[in-house]
Amino acid sequence: MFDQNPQPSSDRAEIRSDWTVDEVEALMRLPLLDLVGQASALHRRHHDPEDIQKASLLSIKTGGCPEDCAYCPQSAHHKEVDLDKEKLMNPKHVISLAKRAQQSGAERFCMGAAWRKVRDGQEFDNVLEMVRGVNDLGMEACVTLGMLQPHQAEALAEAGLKAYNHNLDTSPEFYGEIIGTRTYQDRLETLSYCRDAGLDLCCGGIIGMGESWRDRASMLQVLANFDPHPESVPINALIATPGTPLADRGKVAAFDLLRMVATTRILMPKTRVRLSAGRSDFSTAEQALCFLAGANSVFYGDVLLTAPNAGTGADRDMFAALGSLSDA
Ligand code: SAM
Ligand code: DTB
Ligand code: SF4
Repeated sequence: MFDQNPQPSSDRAEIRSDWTVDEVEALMRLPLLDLVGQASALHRRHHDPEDIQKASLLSIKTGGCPEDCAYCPQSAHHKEVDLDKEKLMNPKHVISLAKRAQQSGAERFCMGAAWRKVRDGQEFDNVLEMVRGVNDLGMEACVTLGMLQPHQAEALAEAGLKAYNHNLDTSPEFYGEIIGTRTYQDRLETLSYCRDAGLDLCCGGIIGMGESWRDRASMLQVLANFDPHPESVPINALIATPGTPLADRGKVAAFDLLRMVATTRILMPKTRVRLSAGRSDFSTAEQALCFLAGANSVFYGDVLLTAPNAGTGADRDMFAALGSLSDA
């Protein structure tokens, strides 16, 4: 049985914010089953292993983004991508879609905008209305809108936002290979404004962009040295999209994803580790190994922002198969 009230003393030993990259890399390179076993034991001490959160995603403003993120189909720099741009959606429509997601089992609703940064005015006011509406449904509201200023983080918190998603994406060392239009420091600043406003942080990254294991360890070291840790860490497997500079990258190996999930769990025992983009490329058995290693959230729904996701039907079957055996 998982420990609902872990002793503060054992917590202190297990929850650290002073990892070195060497330590993280050594952990990540352990024999896989040893790594997964350690992660699984720690997961069970801090979480109910049955509790896998379903988060639904919606792109509230699609495409035409001025940033040049090499992986992203929504960047205006990648002109060959086949994507229809959409203006910011109407708040009432967004709230009705959140309600529908809730009815199909989602507990959290994440709204993403292809913006470099938030500008004050009608559009931001509309996002605040969406946040209030989602919150009123009793769902956890999360948004990802690009860079924020402190007063905007405060306005989001005031509207009832639970978490702000702002990914580091990769290591500080590899970052320049992927994004040229903003810096790692810009990302860290927005994250600190969110923390100061009392928001939870949803902050993770992507694997499969050509980074090394050292880069993966380095990104996790940055995340694990936040104090407190981010409340949720999405692990995305690159969706290599035609028309982006990363279109020809091969599929992420399931055991690489597993290593990443298990290491994330050990570094951040209390965090929700979310199996994010690319999940539909992995079988139920491969995903089940990730849940065993400590993943405890998924993006749920037929689409992510612009790319297809594992469908709700397939997910219902998966969760049924992973549940208790019925008498039937
Ligand atoms: N524009 C905002 C920003 O970049 O913070 C929010 C939206 S952006 C699409 C959110 C995150 O989605 C990115 O940080 C990245 O981690 C992830 N993402 C985007 N495209 C992806 C892809 N093709 N494969 C995997 N993850 C992707
Ligand atoms: C995150 O880490 N992954 C999500 C969410 N946060 C916003 C986005 C994945 C996007 C995948 C590509 C697409 O759908 O366009
Ligand atoms: Fe895509 Fe966000 Fe980068 Fe814009 S800032 S290109 S939406 S990942």
